[in-house]
Amino acid sequence: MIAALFFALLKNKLYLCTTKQLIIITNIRNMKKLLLGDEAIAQGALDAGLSGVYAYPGTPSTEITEYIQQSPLAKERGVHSRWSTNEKTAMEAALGMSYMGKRALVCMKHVGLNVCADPFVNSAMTGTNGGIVVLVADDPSMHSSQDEQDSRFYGKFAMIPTLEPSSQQEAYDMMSKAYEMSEQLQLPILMRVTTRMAHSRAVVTVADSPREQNALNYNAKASNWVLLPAFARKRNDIVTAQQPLLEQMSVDSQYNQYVDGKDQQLGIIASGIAYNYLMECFPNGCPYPVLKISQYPIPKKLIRRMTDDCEFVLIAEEGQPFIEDQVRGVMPGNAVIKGRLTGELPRTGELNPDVIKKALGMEIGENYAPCEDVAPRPPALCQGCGHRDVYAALNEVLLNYPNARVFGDIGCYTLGFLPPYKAIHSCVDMGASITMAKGASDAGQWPAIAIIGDSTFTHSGMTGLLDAVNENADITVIISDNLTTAMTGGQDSAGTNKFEAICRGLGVSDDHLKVVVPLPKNMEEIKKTIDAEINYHGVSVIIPRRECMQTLQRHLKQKKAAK
Ligand SMILES: Cc1ncc(C[n+]2csc(CCOP(=O)(O)OP(=O)(O)O)c2C)c(N)n1
Ligand code: SF4
Repeated sequence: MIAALFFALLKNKLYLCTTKQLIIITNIRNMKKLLLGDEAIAQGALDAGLSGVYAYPGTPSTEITEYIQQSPLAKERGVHSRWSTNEKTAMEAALGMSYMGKRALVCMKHVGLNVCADPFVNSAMTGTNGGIVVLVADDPSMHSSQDEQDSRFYGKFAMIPTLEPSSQQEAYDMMSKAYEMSEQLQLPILMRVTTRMAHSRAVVTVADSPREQNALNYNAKASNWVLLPAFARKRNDIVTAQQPLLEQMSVDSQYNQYVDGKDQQLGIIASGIAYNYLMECFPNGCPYPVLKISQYPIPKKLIRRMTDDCEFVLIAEEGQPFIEDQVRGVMPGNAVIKGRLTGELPRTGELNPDVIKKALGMEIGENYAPCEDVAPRPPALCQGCGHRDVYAALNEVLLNYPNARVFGDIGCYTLGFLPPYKAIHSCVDMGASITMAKGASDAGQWPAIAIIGDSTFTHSGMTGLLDAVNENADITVIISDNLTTAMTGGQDSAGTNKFEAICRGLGVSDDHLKVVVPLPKNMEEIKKTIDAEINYHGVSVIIPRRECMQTLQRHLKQKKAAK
């Protein structure tokens, strides 16, 4: 007989508890969650039966992988979620998982797509087996990036479908659709988001139960994956022949909608988050016909309907005039096209509801300018940061070398450009410091010094160091190792504990591979080391090593909590 009976909710499961046993009645999941766009994407991928996420951190995409790393469902299902060394290794690993039949997600910021462009474009040629979604987060207005590039061009270039959600809910829903499409078309799917979509929260309704993961399944024609010209030509023909189907899918897509309006003088095409902004301008409904585009290739039929029906067409899109250029190029309709190219919308930078209102001639409501009492606070290296000690020592040494050039790289240490250090003379792309120092040295520059972070070195500095060693370039390389990828929030760094071995393996001589601890008390030793290595006319590597203050504090807290 049951003596006591009650219900319990534990880890998303509803249990019937008796004194004798625990019976699972059903799996219950929170149907509504408050999620960042990035988190909605991550949850959507998990619910679509993901087997692995492969990513290199980069704002505004980092939270996707971090969410999966913390997810109980991912743990339960053994979803791969360790950081990759760079975006290219991430893309290739995802492709390998897909060839084996399982679903993979690749995440990166927009400039990461340049790094993995080779496997990305060729993945469309080989095709996929298990679904692949390549998630790229663009950064219009360059809040934390060196350029404003628009990833939709890459989707068109690779001839694959691109999705661009206009809300967090759509971002969640699209993941499942994207995997379905990828497996149906045997093509990777590009999903593009921008900063505000990635980093703002909304309530998202999630599925009741996640889809099963795919089983290991090696069922593709292996010759597809061998891009020898004879095979690649066939695949190129197949993918080219798929293009009309992709376009028809865009016309029929639930994510591309044509909503008629009573005032046909103006039609508005709005894509991705710009559609969200547009709707914000018209809480009681838009009087003009609106074409929402969230799936590419562009749905030409729907666009033609608008250019035929309307006198003027305004195109609102985040990023470059990707749709606008195509509409101008291919649509013979009667409409006058307006947008970023004609000055109604700003040519660069993020959109927001106000700039759309301005383009529509609507009144802009109250503006909230930053309070004048708030003093500007330029970014700075944290107090106690090891990079500070490196720059302090380097600057003192370079007082004796007024012609020295210091080639910088991307990470917290880029802040060494700013006062008080003003210590670096370049910052272009990840890994460029070493190769640029080498090129400068080839040109006759001396001293040529490169400063690079540990994560950036393994991301794409190692190959440049090999070039330098192979030519015995007269450069001094400083790998400022803070044991983490600090700038993006302190993710694990792929080379931790391996740097000396990597440098030796690349051919750096033991006599010119020096490790120092960047602390004020060691200043004399660090300065002596830098000075000596500048005067060695070959490749020398100095590794100042001390943990980032932020991750150190986090680790200490974790240790304390574990006691
Ligand atoms: C191709 C590319 N991928 C990702 C990023 C984002 N990002 C900027 S710096 C950085 C890593 C910095 O780590 P590290 O070199 O160790 O320097 P730290 O910030 O720790 O000083 C990353 C991932 C980028 N700018 N470019
Ligand atoms: S986060 Fe870490 S590496 Fe970056 S400035 Fe602060 S202490 Fe230095």
